[in-house]
Amino acid sequence: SRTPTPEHKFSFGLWTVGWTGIDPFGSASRPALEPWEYVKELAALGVWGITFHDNDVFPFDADEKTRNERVGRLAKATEEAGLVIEMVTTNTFSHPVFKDGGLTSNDRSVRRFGLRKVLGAVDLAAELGAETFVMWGGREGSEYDGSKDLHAAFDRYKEGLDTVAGYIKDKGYGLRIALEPKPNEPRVDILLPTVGHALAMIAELEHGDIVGLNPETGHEQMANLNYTHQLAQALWSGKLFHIDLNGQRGLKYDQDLVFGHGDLMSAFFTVDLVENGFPGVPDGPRYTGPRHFDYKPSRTEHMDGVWESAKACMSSYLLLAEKARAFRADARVQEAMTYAGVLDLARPTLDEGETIEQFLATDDGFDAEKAAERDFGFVRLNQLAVEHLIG
Ligand code: 3MF
Ligand code: MG
Ligand code: MG
Ligand code: MG
Repeated sequence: SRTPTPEHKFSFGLWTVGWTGIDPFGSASRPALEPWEYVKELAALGVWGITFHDNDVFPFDADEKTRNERVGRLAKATEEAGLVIEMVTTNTFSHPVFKDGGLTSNDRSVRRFGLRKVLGAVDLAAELGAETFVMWGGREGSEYDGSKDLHAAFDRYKEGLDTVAGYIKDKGYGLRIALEPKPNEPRVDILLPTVGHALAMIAELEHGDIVGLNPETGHEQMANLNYTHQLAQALWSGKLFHIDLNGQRGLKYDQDLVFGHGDLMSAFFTVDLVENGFPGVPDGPRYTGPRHFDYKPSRTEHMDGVWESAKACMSSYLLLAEKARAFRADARVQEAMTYAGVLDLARPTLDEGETIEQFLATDDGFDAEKAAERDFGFVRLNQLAVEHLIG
């Protein structure tokens, strides 16, 4: 169906529809609503869930009473609207105290403060029934290569992540951590710049079993990477815990466009992977989590445009899902995939039980010149995708 319903599991960050248009060059172009006011509007659009940073709901310097009041009010509004709070995260990037990072600041007193703030948000996430705790280390990085001992920075990042993950386990919280890679902005270079870097960090953790990824479309594309490939590798590693869908056009600043307003062909294959899984591995890993949007309604839009752009994210997704379903069901596509060898790649290269000795001693009668003449038909297969997309 083309109408968003809670079954589609669409969710939005409060900071997305809540962005007032403040950018490095200009002030707000729209008013800010209270967090609970966004919830009502989103529910009316067919949204399933919301996500937020601690400080999207209460100020950085809020006392306990204010914090509890505001969180309580949001929780009540969310429940009344029939929405879920699926993810909670910490803001360790806005306040100037975090200008050199939260977990990896050169200043130890800041690191201790940052870690306490993160743990406080973990408690909040658990209290509100969220399943995912995202960690985007936006200020964990540098402007100058000589300004940080990088070995120590990775040690402190690991220490911080293991402390948070260990705390989640000790408390028995039903939470998983999802790291969100980003190559740059606001720092010139951010640590854990891509999905691959985050996977490598997770492999070094003591409590890496509950740590996975929250890849964002635009972040991977800012590193000139293929978002669908990044999702696929995270899935293959059993680490795709959450996603941030949006649009990005080229190697520019972090644009956070509506999903589908960036690289549309790439968005098609992203949705195809999320909705239909790996074509040659039908029983392979599937992403079943929220279809979460992390975008910004353009600064040119006022409040009508905010809701229009939220609708646009979901509409792009549902239209692409429809196209991707038709693409997979098309007999010509199945035939082209078979011709292209897409389905044959799932077959192990060695025979079952074949030893390395047997393998090396076997003559397959392989003729490299003849094999080099193979036509894969990838262009025809891709044109079928184009036809489904725009035909
Ligand atoms: C920045 C981001 C972040 C993260 C958020 C956690 C402010 O480019 O994408 O949004 O998504 O901090 O989910
Ligand atoms: Mg982002
Ligand atoms: Mg972005
Ligand atoms: Mg994001």
